[in-house]
Amino acid sequence: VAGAVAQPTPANPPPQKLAGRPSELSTGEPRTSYEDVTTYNNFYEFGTDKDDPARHAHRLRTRPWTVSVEGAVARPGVYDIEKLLALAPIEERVYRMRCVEGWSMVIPWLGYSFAELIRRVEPLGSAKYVEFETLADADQMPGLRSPVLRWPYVEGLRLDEAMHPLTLLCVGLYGEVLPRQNGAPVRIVVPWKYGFKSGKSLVAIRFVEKEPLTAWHLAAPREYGFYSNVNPDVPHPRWSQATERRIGDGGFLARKRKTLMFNGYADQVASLYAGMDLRRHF
Ligand SMILES: Nc1nc2c(c(=O)[nH]1)N[C@H]1C(S)=C(S)[C@@H](COP(=O)(O)O)O[C@H]1N2
Ligand SMILES: [Mo]
Repeated sequence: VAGAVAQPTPANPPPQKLAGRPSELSTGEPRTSYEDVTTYNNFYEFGTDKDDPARHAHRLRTRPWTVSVEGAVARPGVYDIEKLLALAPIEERVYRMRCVEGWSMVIPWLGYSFAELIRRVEPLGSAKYVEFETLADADQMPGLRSPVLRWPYVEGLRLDEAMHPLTLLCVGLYGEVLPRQNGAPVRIVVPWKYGFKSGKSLVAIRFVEKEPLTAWHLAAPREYGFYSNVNPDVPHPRWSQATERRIGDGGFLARKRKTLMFNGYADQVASLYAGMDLRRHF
C-alpha cells in the first residue's frame, strides 16, 4: 500500500523518521509503494539483481560519513553528514523516476535542492561540471568483486543542470532517512534524466572544468552518453525508450505508458538544452 509504514526486514535496521515540508515541485501522481521502492533497486555495488541491494546493503556503514567537496570552488571542505542534513530545510519532492531499462516509479524523496550546497561552496568561473563519486569499499560492498563497472561509480552533470532547482540532494524517502539500498546516507536525484545519473552513497562532489568520464559511459560508450536525458525519440540498443512500465501498474501484462520528453519535466528543463542536437548529445 502506498504510504504504508516501513516494516523492518531481517537484514535492515528499523527506519528512522525524517520530516519534509511539501514542495511545489512534487507531482500529484500516485506513489509507487514503499515495498517496491525499497526492494526493486539498481545499486551494482551490492549486486546486479534487482533484489541484491535490499539483501546486501545492510552491510553499508552510514555513520560516520563525510562528503568531500573538491575542485574549483572557493570553499572546498569535508562535510560531515549531520552538517549536510542541517544545511537547508528538508522538503518532500515526489518525482517521477525513469530507468533506462524501461521501468519507472514515483518516489517521495526527502532532501533539498543541490543548488543550496553549490551556493555555499562558491564555484569558481572555471567550474563547468560537477562530478559525483560513490563509496567503493569492498568490505561493505560485495558487488565490487565484479568488474561490471569501473569502481568507484562516477556520474556527472553540467553545472547549470546541477544548479537546477529540481536537482535534489537526497537524504530520505517516504518520511524516513534514506534506506541503504536507495543510496544512504546521501545521493543525488535528477528526475529528468535516466536513473543511473542519480549516483548513490556519495563520498565526493567535485567541481571540474571538463566533462566527467562517467562509469556507464566507460562501460558502454555507445549506449550511455553524458547527458542521458530521458528522451523517447533517442533509442537505446537494448531497451525501448518510447514506452515504459510503471512499477506497480500490474506486472508485465499491464499496458505500457508513453515515455515523456525529459520524463515529463520539459517545461522546467528544456531551456537548458536550447540549440543542442539531443541525438548527438544523448
Ligand atoms: N552508486 C550507484 N548509484 C546508482 C546505481 C548504481 O548501480 N550504483 N544505479 C543507478 C540506476 S541504474 C538507477 S535506475 C537508480 C535507482 O535508484 P533506486 O534504487 O533508489 O530507485 O540508481 C542509480 N544510482
Ligand atoms: Mo537505471
